[in-house]
Amino acid sequence: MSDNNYNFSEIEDRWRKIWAEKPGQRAKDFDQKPKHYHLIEFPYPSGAGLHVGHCMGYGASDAYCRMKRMQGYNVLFPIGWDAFGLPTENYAIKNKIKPEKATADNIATFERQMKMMGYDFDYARQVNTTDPKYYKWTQWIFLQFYKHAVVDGKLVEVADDDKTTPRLAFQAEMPINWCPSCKIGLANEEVIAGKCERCGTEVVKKIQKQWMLRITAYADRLIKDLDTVNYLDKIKTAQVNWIGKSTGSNIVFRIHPPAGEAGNTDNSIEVFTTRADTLFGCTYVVLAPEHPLIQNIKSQISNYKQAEEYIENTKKKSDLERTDLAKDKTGVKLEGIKAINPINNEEIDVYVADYVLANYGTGAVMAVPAHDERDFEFAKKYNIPIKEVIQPKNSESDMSDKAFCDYGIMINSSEFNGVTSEDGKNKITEKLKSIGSGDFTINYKLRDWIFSRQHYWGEPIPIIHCEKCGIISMSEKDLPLTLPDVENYEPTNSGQSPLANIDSWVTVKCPKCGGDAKRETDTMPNWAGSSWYFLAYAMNQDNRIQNTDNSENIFKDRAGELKYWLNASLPSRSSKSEGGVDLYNGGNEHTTLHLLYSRFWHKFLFDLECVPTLEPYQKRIAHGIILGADGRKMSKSFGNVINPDDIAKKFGVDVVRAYIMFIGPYDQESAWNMAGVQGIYRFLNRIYTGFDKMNFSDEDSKELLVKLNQTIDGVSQDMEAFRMNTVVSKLMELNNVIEKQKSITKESYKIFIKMLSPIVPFLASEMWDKLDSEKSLLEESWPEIDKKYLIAEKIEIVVQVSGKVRDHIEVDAGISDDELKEIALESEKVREYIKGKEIIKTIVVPKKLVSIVLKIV
Ligand code: ANZ
Ligand code: ZN
Repeated sequence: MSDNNYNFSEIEDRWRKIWAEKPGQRAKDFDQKPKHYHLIEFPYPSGAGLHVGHCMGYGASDAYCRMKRMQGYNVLFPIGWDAFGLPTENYAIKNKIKPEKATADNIATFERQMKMMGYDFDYARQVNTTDPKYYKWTQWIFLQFYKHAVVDGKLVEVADDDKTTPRLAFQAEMPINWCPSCKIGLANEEVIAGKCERCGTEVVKKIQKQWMLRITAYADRLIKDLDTVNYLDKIKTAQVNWIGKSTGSNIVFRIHPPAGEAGNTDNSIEVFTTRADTLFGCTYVVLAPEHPLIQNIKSQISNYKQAEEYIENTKKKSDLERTDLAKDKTGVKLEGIKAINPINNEEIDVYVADYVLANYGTGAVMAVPAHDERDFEFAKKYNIPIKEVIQPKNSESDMSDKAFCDYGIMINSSEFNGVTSEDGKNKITEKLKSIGSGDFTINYKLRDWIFSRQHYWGEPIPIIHCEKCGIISMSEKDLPLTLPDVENYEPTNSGQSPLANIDSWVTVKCPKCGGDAKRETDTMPNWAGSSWYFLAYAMNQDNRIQNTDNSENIFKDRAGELKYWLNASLPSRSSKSEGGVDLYNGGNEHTTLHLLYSRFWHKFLFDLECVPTLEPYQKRIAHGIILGADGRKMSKSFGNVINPDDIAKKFGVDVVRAYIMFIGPYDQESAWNMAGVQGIYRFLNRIYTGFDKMNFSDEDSKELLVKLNQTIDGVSQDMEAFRMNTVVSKLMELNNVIEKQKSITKESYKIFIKMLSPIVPFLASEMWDKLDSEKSLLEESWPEIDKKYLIAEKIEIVVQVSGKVRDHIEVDAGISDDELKEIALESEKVREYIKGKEIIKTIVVPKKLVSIVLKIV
């Protein structure tokens, strides 16, 4: 592109050099200015480098922070590296290089690319989750989880030899999702439609001892405290649904013959229900195939062979397949077994069926075919009685051939007849409680968090297993427990991590008894380091994370910094402490897991008095993704990947920055469009060539001043709301007006440059320098509106009556549709035509037309 005088590469090189030597304002702990802590999700430094999706997040946040600095804020806009994880490990295995080396190389590439793009991060505060100086504290937090429990809603310390109190970090035999290809246990959220999120292989179940974090102990607070934050509604809803709180009852059915007769003591089935009011309509009970009771009573099940075959078959199905409403329900009746309904002592049949899941509620349900769709379908298929016990409140009970699932009035329920479902749930449960057959309970869809990975490239879990003493936690003084140097990163086939093969690292003496012991060889998931990184940035002025060797508690040492940056509004830790990162921007895909995990860690740290706020983030927004030009997700296999480097080389960094802001509504998906890129290139080129020929004088036209002040107003508001696409279009409109001027004052032109600078900092700095070489643009303040020019713009609207134009009216450009309608109907000319007639409808085409349709008589 040499057919013009916008030599972007020369301009960019020049400014990159200047900024490297003399960067703009940096975040400063305890500064008196108002502060803005702006967090953008830190990247996983993969070998592929920066992609356009990154630029969507960084570009908008960078623009926003540039504006905030100009508005006088002490802005903290840090970046770092979320660098543990499988891709790096796999890359290291394949290319026979060390993961540390691969990570360091990738980080260097990322940082270079970010600086190339002009992202003005607080690079000096960067943190790296794989740095032992950093993960020392990730491990420290893990130890605190291990050493604490939540009892009666309070955080308590758990003694080393206490084996009963439920610790927040604990080991459990879990049927885990196992990817046979990656040889790794996956969290539920890493299983997408039954397949491994990373490699797409079918996931199978495997029983393995795993470290778990008891996130369920915080489930209620994770819902309740959403009231104190300002997230997009869809993000709040996603969190609430993911936690999936369900209030109901546990009900106990004795079974016959009692299992105790065969030498077992377990002689009942406990079910979880949200509809205790339907208990009189329960005509059978269902056990999940994995339910342990089946094994206990198998000698009394006369058709056990048949049941066993069914149970074996279930193992091949995913939870999703099992619960799919459209799928045919299957099951086997357990012959010889009866359950007794505690409310009326009726004997009913017991089935095993895979539509009941083992890991939700109690793994057993009371089936009420008249009022539950799944049970209805099952009962029809197996000829089980269907007994109606709930009648619709306001219509006659319709005998239609489906379950009535709503709330209603209880019938066929003895003394409870006439009671509403709402009351009935309580009354039935109270009654059961009084006879020892049930109680109120709450269930969550949220599962405890599987925190073990059988891989090398993660934080080692700082635990020792002693033959005599059992599980022993390492002393905080001995942290970090660093990863050993190894030659081979392949996971072992047994499913253990590669660390298990390194005897010299694994074999240790027990810190308690001095006897033979072994280190834990599982490592943490890559969600660990990202659960507290925003705290690390706040504490990392002058690289302090590198210097905590003698610190017992970094959070206590840096309490002042945390309070400053998290904006803790209350001096004491009271029940409600607001504050947190001012704004957190990131991908839509992280609105459940990462957000939930880090909120959980933060609440735990709050309970430990390590952080001053209940919530980590005051405000969360999310950006959409950029699709390929073909409208599909960018992917190597589709050949539609856009590399920001290539575009920058051809059109300049400012074009990439401005185009990505202009591509579409910020929180939605948009497809890449090369014509759009060229359009932005022409726009910047026109600005620059126009600037070169600009006639500066000491007077502005009124037209210009009005447009200029409207633009200051609009751009400031749009930036604040992350409407980045309309920021760009407003700047385009202003440029059109500037181009029409015979002359313009330098002052006005400088305001235009200031508004351009967050989006296209290179071009803006170059033009600024030509007008004012005294003071750097980075030291300038954001333009103020001169209100006297903010008179409303007028537009002309056409009014039609029954398809014919009857009037033209002039209105404010910002008018709402309803106001417009009203004014049109009041127009005298219009009133003449509609007098005495009936209006069928009034159609408004915003900013253009009002069309009134009359009834034809
Ligand atoms: C009896 C009943 C009658 C039910 C009725 C519903 C309607 P949520 O809201 O999702 O918590 N259920 C309980 N445990 C289950 C399991 N492990 N697998 C499959 N289904 C299970 O759903 C709670 C309802 O889901 C419970 O209430 C139970 O069916 C079923 F007219 O109990 B209900
Ligand atoms: Zn020991």
